Amino acid sequence: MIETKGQKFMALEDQFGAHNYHPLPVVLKRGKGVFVWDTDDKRYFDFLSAYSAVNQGHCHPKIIQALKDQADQLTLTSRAFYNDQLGVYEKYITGYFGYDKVLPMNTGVEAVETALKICRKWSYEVKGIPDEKAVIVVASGNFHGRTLGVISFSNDPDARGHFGPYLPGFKVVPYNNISEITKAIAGENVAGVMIEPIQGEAGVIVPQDGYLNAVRQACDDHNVLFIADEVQTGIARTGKLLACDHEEVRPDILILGKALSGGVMPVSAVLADDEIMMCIKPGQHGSTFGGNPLACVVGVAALEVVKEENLAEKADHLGKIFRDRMRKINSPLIKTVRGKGLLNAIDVEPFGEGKTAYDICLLLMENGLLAKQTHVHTIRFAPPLVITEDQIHECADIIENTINSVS
Ligand code: IF1
Repeated sequence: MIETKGQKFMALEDQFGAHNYHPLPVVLKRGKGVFVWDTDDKRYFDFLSAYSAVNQGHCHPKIIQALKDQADQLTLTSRAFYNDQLGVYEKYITGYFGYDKVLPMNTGVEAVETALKICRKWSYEVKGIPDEKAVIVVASGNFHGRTLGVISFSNDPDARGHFGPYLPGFKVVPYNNISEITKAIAGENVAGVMIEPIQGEAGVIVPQDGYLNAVRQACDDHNVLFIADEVQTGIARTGKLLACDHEEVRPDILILGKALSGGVMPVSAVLADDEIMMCIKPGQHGSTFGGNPLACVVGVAALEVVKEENLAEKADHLGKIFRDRMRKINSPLIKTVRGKGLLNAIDVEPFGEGKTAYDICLLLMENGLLAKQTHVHTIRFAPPLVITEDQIHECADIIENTINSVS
């Protein structure tokens, strides 16, 4: 059998790479805007956006130019010294989101771990919880990353299984259940509550209106920190700058990642006001690459693009059109359509001999659209926010035709 170029690359990954993923059988080599191309030059609409890291579109010219201009100037100093980009970035991002301070990190989970550490420290040094007794409330179905600390409060067997012993100090409550989470927040020694404003990996679970407000109110009533993990839902993805903005709720600690760099390199951040952030003293937290000059210029450019191109408004408008199109697909395969902005998902009924959402994704791939299933029966649709209305309809046609081809 003639080996295609793509198969050569898949074989290399199979032989020399850890098998910690099961990718769709497509090998990508180029990306621009909403499109990616494989090694046979076939073009696809990217409806995953690297799990919402490419909100600004692949290789956005402004972000790439910022990267290029800085790359041969100064890429990394470590925080042992100052550099001429970090303070400029810190002023920009804290003004952009309305917080006193930012602690710059790299990956989303590093920012999550940083937020949890800050919350615990605040609870001992400001709230006065007895040392090592802090409890942080989290929601079942959560996905906050893959470190040992974070998977300690996951209830996904794949994410958590056989990685013990686990980090104590977390209470897991059902998501989108106001009485359960407010009761937990009122509990003894509670330092904080961390939730995704919309649960991404769980399958784009949008909580009831008022949920975020109820969490915010309970936190105010019991002097508990509200930590919002907006790594996936932030940066305009859900039709507002932050998903918390839909309820005009201000988290005490805001976690950002992914599209904070437009998918160009790992850039994450934790934002909080002084009473909280100043609990961290020199030498108590850090990172080799956190706040590097390259990340700073890329972060500024990525955030400027969001405003200059009105990406939140676009996501809101186009998301409504997309969900309307999905709901109009007349197929027994589609069980539910849900989402906010351009973070959407459909649940599909098993079809044929036990075929699932993964099989639909294979067919979508053949039809020129890349999407990924989550938890067997759900397909997440999250294109770059630079997609046009015409392209939304073109992609809805592809999805509709693909679904109807198996109905
Ligand atoms: C994988 C999932 C999405 C996140 C939220 C923190 C992080 C993530 C809400 C950690 C990361 C990524 C991780 C990636 C696939 C993707 C993912 F399927 F794993 F769950 F998006 F839903 N908070 N999500 O979604 O950020 O450390 O990865 O930069 O691990 O397979 P990270």
